[in-house]
Amino acid sequence: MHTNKIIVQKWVWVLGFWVLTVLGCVRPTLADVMIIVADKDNTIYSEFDLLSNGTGDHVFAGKTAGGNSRRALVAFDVAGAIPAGSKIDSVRFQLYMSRTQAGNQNVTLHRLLADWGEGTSNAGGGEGSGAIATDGDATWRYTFFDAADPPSSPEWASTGGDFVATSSADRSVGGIGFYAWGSTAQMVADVQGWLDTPATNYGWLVRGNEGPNVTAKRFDSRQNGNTSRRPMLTINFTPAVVCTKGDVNQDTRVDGGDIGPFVDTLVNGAMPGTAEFCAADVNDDQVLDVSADMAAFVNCLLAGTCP
Ligand SMILES: [Ca+2]
Ligand SMILES: [Ca+2]
Ligand SMILES: [Ca+2]
Repeated sequence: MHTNKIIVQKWVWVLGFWVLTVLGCVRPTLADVMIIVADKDNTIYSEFDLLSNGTGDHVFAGKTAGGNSRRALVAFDVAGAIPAGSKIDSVRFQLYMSRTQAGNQNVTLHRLLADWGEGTSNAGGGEGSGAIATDGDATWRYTFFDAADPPSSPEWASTGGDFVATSSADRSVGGIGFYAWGSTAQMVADVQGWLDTPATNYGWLVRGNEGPNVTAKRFDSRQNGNTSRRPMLTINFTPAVVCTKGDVNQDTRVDGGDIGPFVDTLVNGAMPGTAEFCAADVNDDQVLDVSADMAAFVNCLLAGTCP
């Protein structure tokens, strides 16, 4: 034990020499990006409680020539794609608008407050008229249609869907082509919430202009044959940092093998929020400094672990 202490003290002198004579620099952060396709999508139709379009090629938002509204429901499996504990930095939601009779119309995203389903209903033709709901489909009245016993189907608290009235994002949609929403602070908050509490992830309701008639926009769904036109969410995020203090080489032990990497990290610097910064910031004060962290590191070496 006494011999070990002498060896460590010699190393301290060497570490101090190197750290004090070389200036540090900053490394890039570990932000990441993920692009995911909708996990489910559907359309609800205002004129009839039993209309849906679970597996159709399209979803709709806005009002028809006949004065009936359509609202699209779109959800993404965020927690299945992004590591738990990550920080969402920005998000971008993309749809492809493939048919309309209307000019520019405002289309808004609203966070849904209740779960809903995508059954096997599949509308014919241009799909604007919908199809009779099948088991598990969302409709204007029902969240999950029960084909065996329709009156017992669970319902929205409010017909037309339960959603936050204030939009998370909005943009004008004109002619045929790709359209993207975000990033906005509210979209980031929505997706962060879905990651942190997956049970509350019901996605967004896509709402068109429900004022005058003939505002409807048809967007391509996740079942569309053209995969590039399916609803997509681009998520920029920073993974959570996992580290053991002092274990700078991340081999699950705090020992002599960490001395070189510890010196390297102090000398070269590391970006806050990275595992190496976390491990080398032994005294956990969010600063890499020669004196305090080295003293703490030496104590860890002597003990074989950090407190
Ligand atoms: Ca669908
Ligand atoms: Ca180690
Ligand atoms: Ca520190």
